[in-house]
Amino acid sequence: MTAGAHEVNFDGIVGPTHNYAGLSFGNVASMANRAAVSSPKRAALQGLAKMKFVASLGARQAVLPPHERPHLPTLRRLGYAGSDGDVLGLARRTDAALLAAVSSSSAMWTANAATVSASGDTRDGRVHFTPANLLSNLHRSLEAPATARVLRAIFSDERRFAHHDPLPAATTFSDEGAANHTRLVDARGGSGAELFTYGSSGDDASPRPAKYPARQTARASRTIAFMHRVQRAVFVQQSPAAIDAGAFHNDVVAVGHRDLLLYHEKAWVGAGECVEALRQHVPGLRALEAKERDVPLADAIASYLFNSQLVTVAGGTTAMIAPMESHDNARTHAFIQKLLADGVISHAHFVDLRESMRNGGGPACLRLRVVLTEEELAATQPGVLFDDALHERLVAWVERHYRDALAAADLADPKLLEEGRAALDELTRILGLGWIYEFQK
Ligand code: SUG
Repeated sequence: MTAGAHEVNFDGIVGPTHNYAGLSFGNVASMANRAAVSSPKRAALQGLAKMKFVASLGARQAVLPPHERPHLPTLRRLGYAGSDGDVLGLARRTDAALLAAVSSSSAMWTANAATVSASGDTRDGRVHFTPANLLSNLHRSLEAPATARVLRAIFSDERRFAHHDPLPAATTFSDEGAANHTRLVDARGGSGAELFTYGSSGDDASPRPAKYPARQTARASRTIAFMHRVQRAVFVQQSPAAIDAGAFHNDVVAVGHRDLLLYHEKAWVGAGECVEALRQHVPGLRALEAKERDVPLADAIASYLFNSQLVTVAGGTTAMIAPMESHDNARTHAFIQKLLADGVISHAHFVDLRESMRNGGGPACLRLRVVLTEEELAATQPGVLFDDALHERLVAWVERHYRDALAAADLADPKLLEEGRAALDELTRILGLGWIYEFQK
């Protein structure tokens, strides 16, 4: 890591419309839980508890706000007219799938919000941001404009922060953000190497998944590395077999932090060359491959073992924050115990994120990592930085505004829209973000 730089975890706050609509083809949890009743309140509180816990370990923590949902501007743009209640009612009757898409709280998975390159990695010494176009799924493709506004509001100093527009909305540029991007750097600090993973190369001759979509293209990854002026970039293809088994993002089968890289044997095409290339840039890299015979891919995906967060704790050791599901699975639990016994990690903590997990979002999906120097941190909008006081305020805010239960039929309820707007309006004041939502204009 650049001397004096900190990895800050920007977690997405779960939105008031968190629900299970089965929107993500290829995300097995999302598909399996379609039409289940969700609890937005429980989901949001689980997320806040995770943030508080990570912060208590000494890691830097911050938040990103939910987006406005249901997104009325999208429905109106598509021809739905009348009062907000009319628009919602008509959408429900004529195209319930569209209503579900514009109602998703999916912006909570901020690992997909953007790709971020640390200033220590870029040629102009600025932190670079590109919001992900997320065009593989309609519900997620609606996120980029609000994400861009939020990131510009938080990182407004142009001398330190460079904001790029999302990549063009064509399948050749399909981009899912930081879930397919990992920064590795020597434990002593310094300049890092950025690992970009993609699911399809765009080259007809190369292997591709047969069942499920590849959500990131090589062209998107290479273009972002180019735009961000990344000095040391490495590219690797996700294995089609992993995508077809349900690893729709790389962070379901691999995780890296500083000089530690954990990945599944079946994660990539050509893992050996990839690790060699990384080692050229990060000589002290500790790369550890989980073998299929120890951790079958199916167990890794079902338990979200690799969707753990690795964070540096006091004393400079690495703690793992893993989903409860990886504790409950005997194979993945044994793997974690071995990491502890071998001193690869110093602590393993298991967190309950079941509400998010049922949509395929584990601990790592819920956070966007931004590596910031002290000066860059000082130039960051302070209202989003997390501490016990903000935690308390946000818990009270959730308790006041969020529903205990939500089913598909509730998405057309105009009261849900009003409740959400009241909540978000208050949140922008809590976080000091100014006007970021269309309804606030
Ligand atoms: O994009 N699920 C998200 C989960 C994202 C997980 N992120 C990372 N792996 N980084 C997705 O598939 C499901 C919504 C629903 O079905 O209601 C959803 O969007």
